Parts: sequence; structure tokens; C-alpha cells
Amino acid sequence: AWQGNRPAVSAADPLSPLTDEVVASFDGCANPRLRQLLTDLARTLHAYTIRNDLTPQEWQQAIAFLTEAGHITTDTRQEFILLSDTLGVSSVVDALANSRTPDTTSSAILGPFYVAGPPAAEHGSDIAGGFTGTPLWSDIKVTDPEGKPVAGAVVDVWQSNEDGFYDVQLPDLDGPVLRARFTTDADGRFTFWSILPSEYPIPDDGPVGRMLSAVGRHPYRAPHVHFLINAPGHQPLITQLFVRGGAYLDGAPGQRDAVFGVKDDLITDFTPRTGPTPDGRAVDGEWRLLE
Ligand code: MBD
Ligand code: FE
Repeated sequence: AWQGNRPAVSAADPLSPLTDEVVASFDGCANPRLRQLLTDLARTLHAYTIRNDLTPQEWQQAIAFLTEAGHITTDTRQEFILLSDTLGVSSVVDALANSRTPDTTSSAILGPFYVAGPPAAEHGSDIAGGFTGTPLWSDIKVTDPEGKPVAGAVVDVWQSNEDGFYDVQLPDLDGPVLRARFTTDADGRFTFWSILPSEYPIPDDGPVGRMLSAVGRHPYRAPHVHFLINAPGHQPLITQLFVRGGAYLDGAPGQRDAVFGVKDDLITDFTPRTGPTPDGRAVDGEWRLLE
């Protein structure tokens, strides 16, 4: 409940000595980076609080929101990562780390559903684990910035099913499904069968979902497949492929992908294909890793 039009605190910036004192309290920090980050955090939070004339009730509400977000911490549910994603912070961090390498494949945010160490799978195998959907054939090549194949790259893949759920969201499933680890061959390639991913809502029954509905935003992500590529002598690459023509790829602010995760050059043709294998789609990719 905003109290509006409260009298001003008093004369010109009476609070700056308080901010200065907090900032000075970090002077003894031996780690210069930590000192810089805490100093600017204090300055930024104080300025935010003062500019918005925050009331005690509002601050209590904010703390209750963050506390609730922190309590939803099962493997399958991380509200802090969702908060970072839905406020665009994850995409800003990603852009800072990865926007300076024009000749390599764009990165994308990790999201909450990566599980380390997925099961190793053979080239050409099917990772759908019995889930039905539009069959999808993937044929992807990993190269260095000059286009030379990278053999022995380890590629983790994960995606949701047709209903928009990742395996970790489905408690009745037995073992990992729609996630796997491939190793590229001498030509830098790996291939697999899966199903076409669909758009789906990020988990919205917690505090982040309430925030989205309070501002009239939808919780949907554009259809995508996640990849994490690790190769000796190269920077790890976290990326996603987006299905061209899929929902939530474009639109007005707040109408697109709920986590601001789409990059135009990651929107890829998932081409219709018929026989001899099941009718479905095929995706052909080539990724360039940074050395
Ligand atoms: C997802 O599946 C995802 O990829 C991201 C970035 C955020 C929430 C759910
Ligand atoms: Fe995802």
C-alpha cells in the first residue's frame, strides 16, 4: 500500500551520509572485485529505495517475496533463476559474456532445467523415451571459428515434451528422458531423433508467476531445444535452437518469449520431411565454437 505524497524526508539529500557510511564499511575488503560489487550494490539499492520513497510495508512485502522465492528450491524448481530470467538479468549477463564474438555461434541462457551428466547416447538414437510428438531428426556439426570440424566435442541436449514439460517436472517418469549426451565424430557431427518441442509456460504457480500476472505478462517460452557444448581447447557454449514459425518468437514487449531469450540468429528451420523414416521435421545445424 503506497502512502503517496508523504512529506519529503527533509533538506537536500539527508541520506547520503548513511550511504557513504555503508560504502566506507567495505573499505577493509581485501578482494577488490567483491568490494566494487558490494559498494555499487549498496549505492544502487539506496538510490532505488530513496527515489521510490519505499515504505516499510513495501519493503516487508519485497522481503517476503524473496524469502518465498528462496524456499522453492527443489531440483526442479528454482524461483531465483526464474526471477533473473523474467527480469531479463540472465540475458544481460549472457550478452555481456558472449556478444563480442561475431564469428561464433550465439549463446543463450541456461534456464532452470539443465541436469549435469545426462546419459550418454549413440549417434542416430532416439531421445524421446516413448513420448509421442512430431518426429524430429537433428544433424548438427560442431566447428572451430574457421569452420574446421571439432571432433570429440561433448554435447548435452535437453528439451521439453509436446505438453511443455521437462522430465524433471514429471515425478512419475523413470529416469532421464528428452535429455542426452553426444560426442561428435571425426567430422564434428552428431545426429539424433527426438520430437518437435512446443511453446510452454515457465512454472507460474509461485512468486514469479504472481509477479507476471500482476503486470499482465504471460509465462510462455518460444519452442526451443537446449544445448551445452564442451570441447577441449574451446570455450564452453550454452545455446538453444528456436523453431522458426513457432509461437512467442516475436511480438510487442511482454508478448514475446517470457524470459527475453530469443536471438534472431538462433531461429532455425525445422524443415518438414517425409519418408523413408517417420514423417516429421529435420533440423540441420552448424555451430562455431570460440577458441
Ligand atoms: C525454461 O525452459 C527455460 O529454458 C528458461 C530459460 C527459463 C524457464 C524455463
Ligand atoms: Fe527451456
